[in-house]
Amino acid sequence: MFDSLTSKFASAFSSLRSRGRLKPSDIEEIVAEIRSALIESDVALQVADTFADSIKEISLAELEQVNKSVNPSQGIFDIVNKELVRILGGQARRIRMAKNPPTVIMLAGLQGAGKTSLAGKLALYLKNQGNTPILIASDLQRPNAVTQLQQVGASVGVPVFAPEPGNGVGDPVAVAKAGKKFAEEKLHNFVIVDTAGRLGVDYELMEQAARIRDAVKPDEILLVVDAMVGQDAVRTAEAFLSGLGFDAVVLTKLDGDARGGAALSILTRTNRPIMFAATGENPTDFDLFYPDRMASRILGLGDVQTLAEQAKAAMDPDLTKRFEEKFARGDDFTLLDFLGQLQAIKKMGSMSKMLGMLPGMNSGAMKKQLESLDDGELIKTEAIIQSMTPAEREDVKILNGTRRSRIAKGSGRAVSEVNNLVDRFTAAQKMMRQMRNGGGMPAGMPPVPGMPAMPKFNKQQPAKKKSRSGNPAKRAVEEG
Ligand SMILES: Nc1nc2c(ncn2[C@@H]2O[C@H](COP(=O)(O)OP(=O)(O)OP(=O)(O)O)[C@@H](O)[C@H]2O)c(=O)[nH]1
Ligand SMILES: [Mg+2]
Repeated sequence: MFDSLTSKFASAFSSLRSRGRLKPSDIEEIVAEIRSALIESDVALQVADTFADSIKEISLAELEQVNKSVNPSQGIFDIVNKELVRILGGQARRIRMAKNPPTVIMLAGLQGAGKTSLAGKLALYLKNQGNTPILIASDLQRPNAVTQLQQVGASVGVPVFAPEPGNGVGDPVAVAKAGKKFAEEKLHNFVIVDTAGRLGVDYELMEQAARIRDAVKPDEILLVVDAMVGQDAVRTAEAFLSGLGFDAVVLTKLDGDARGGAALSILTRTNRPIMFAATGENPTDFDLFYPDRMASRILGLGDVQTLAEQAKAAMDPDLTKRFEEKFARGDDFTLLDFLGQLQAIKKMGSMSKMLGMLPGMNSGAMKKQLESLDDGELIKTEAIIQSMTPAEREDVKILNGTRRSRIAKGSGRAVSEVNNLVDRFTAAQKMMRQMRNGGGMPAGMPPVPGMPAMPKFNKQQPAKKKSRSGNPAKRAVEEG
């Protein structure tokens, strides 16, 4: 997502960077480049024009100020960043709770937009915050829609209210109403209503959705939009706005490789914020939509905040503590530590998705390296390490040819793969030693030496400064 936009912005700014003091003609030039980058990324023409105009206006107004700074191109970059955050909605918007529970959330959208999957993601998100959501199956259009929602509910451990099979209940409005009543009686504090989608926006769809809306009086109507559909997403949103009305948008399939313009256009065209983003098929591939983090990603600044949050959630606190103690004691980093970290990475989701959150990773050469990364690698590596004896995991130096071929056999991998892992691990171990001797990891980041890009990332960050803002254990060692 946004890859083409990110690389176009990067090239536009790299040519600006070499110019030092900027003239109005430089501004004209970069604004034209930004405008065409937006249009090529499927941003609606009108939105691209408005965006370009405001960048131009602000940049020209602030040009004198910008030119006083050491790095004028950075000043323009900051203006673009600010404006991007603004058109993406400014601040993350939270769910509006009902005064008297349950809070009713109705999902609407076209067929295949991701409503039913989203129902599960949202339910899990709410449940993890201590709520007691229930899902209502108000899609009686597709034969297996109810079963699908029941499976989704079961996978996240959230109950589903559905019509009795074969009971002749064919009215989604009645089901929605009965479901809400059931939720009130059973004291569920959130109700999520899944509705039917249609291939295109049609009268019947809108009319049925409007009747469900009137029956359950939702606190939030969320329009679920597939981000992969480009410009059409804006037209769909406009049709739903007039036919049904909605409070906020959920963008799904942000993990895809569409050009992403929809995200930038919807808010401006419908004046409705994007509340959530779905980035995959797993129930956990879901988060609030943070305009500032999205702008950072688009501008190639990465999303270290989300990465750190996910890392924190995925890292086993015991493992982290053990690791920090080891690190502080000056003990060597072993294959077991390596494995623990690989497992944490696995929990965080795909490797490439994760690396994509690091600054500079979504453009140019880094992008190539990312794409060549295979998540299957993690599974193979795990198998190899698990085929080793405890002594071998403690000290890879004892791994002679016989041992390596035994491990290869045991894990079903080739000897070359075992060799490759040992090499990578040895490099990681060396890096950990260097970090301990004065280097450091970016604040808030887990130590993940298995990641090939880490040394580069560290090089960009002044090691001293970063490690000092890191954890006290490491600081003690450095100052030690
Ligand atoms: N890659 C990816 N796939 C997704 C995402 N969200 C949903 N999907 C997939 O998209 C397909 C359609 O999702 P559903 O949740 O069934 O869509 P729906 O809106 O309920 O569709 P209807 O009930 O037919 O209207 C499924 O195969 C999902 O797994 C996402 O964020 N990323
Ligand atoms: Mg569905």
